[in-house]
Amino acid sequence: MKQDRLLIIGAGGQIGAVLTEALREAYGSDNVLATDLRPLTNQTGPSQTLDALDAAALAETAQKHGITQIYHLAAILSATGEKDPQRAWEINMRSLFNVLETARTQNMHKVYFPSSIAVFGREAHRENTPQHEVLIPETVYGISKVAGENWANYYFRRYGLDVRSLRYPGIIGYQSLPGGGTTDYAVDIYHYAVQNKPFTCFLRDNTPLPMLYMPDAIRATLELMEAPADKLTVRTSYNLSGMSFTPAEITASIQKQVPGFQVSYEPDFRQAIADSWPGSINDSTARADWGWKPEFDLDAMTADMLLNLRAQYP
Ligand code: NAD
Ligand code: AKB
Repeated sequence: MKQDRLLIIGAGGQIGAVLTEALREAYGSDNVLATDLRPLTNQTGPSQTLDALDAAALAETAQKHGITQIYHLAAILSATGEKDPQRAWEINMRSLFNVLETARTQNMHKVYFPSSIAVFGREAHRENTPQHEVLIPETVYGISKVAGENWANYYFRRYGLDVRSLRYPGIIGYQSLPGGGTTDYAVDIYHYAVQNKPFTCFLRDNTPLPMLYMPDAIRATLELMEAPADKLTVRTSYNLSGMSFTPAEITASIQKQVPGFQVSYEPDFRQAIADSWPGSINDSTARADWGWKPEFDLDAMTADMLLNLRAQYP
């Protein structure tokens, strides 16, 4: 058990719900305070509601609980962000500033801030997209992540604040539902498959996107946060890769175990977002710096997703 005390912001979200439990196992339940704008249920440790836009409440909560690390997961994701770009910018940026300032002024050990493959745009190499690449995103979400990465780097260089970050691909898991992204179809499709319902995909069948299974995403996060600081050469955000597939390929993977599963395609506004993102990511810098290696490929993920979701839909 480690002595740090952790504050999780956005603990009720798709990743936050799973990451909070993993951090409680690593650091001890009492040392991990789960917070979210929404009331949290089924908690195995301390929790409270907290609006990350309320700088005073954030600072006071951190002070009161002797927080030494913040995991800042609250954000408006790509698809929801396009419905109200100004609100998405306000939430994503102001919450990050509040976190960075609280951590700086309270001399915290570390901050975790996830970025995304959404930082890339059409000008980037579409396949095997390199770590250091031109970043011209086409969504407000992507713009906020590019800005956030640069502010993370700024706080590290200017103030020595140990901010660490991963550019997650689309995250797929059975434990929680996604919150308004372009990769959400790849979670929803499994829920339809186990219920033997036909699924309508909002992307074209031949749209490749980088994805990562939740256990790999959680392990990557813990491994990055535990890595010795002097090994980290990237202080914006690390490229991270697990697998890449199209809607047709995930459908075929599911059909191996659910014969007769039917999928139709009705692309909507999210198609343009997906078309602006890479199809695959080069994560060689993460592998070299802190030993990153994913475990799950598409078929292994499908087997595990179906097994666990069948238990949820008896
Ligand atoms: P999510 O939408 O599922 O969860 C976000 C949580 O933040 C929600 O529970 C929401 O209630 C909370 N929240 C929103 N505004 C808040 C505020 N003002 N104060 C406190 N809490 C607030 O998101 P997620 O999928 O769990 O993503 C977590 C982080 O990882 C985000 O920064 C996201 O950009 C990043 N990310 C996620 C994915 C993915 O595929 N899930 C991929 C790349 C990056
Ligand atoms: C989204 O689709 O917005 C997220 C992401 C890849 O950042 N899942």
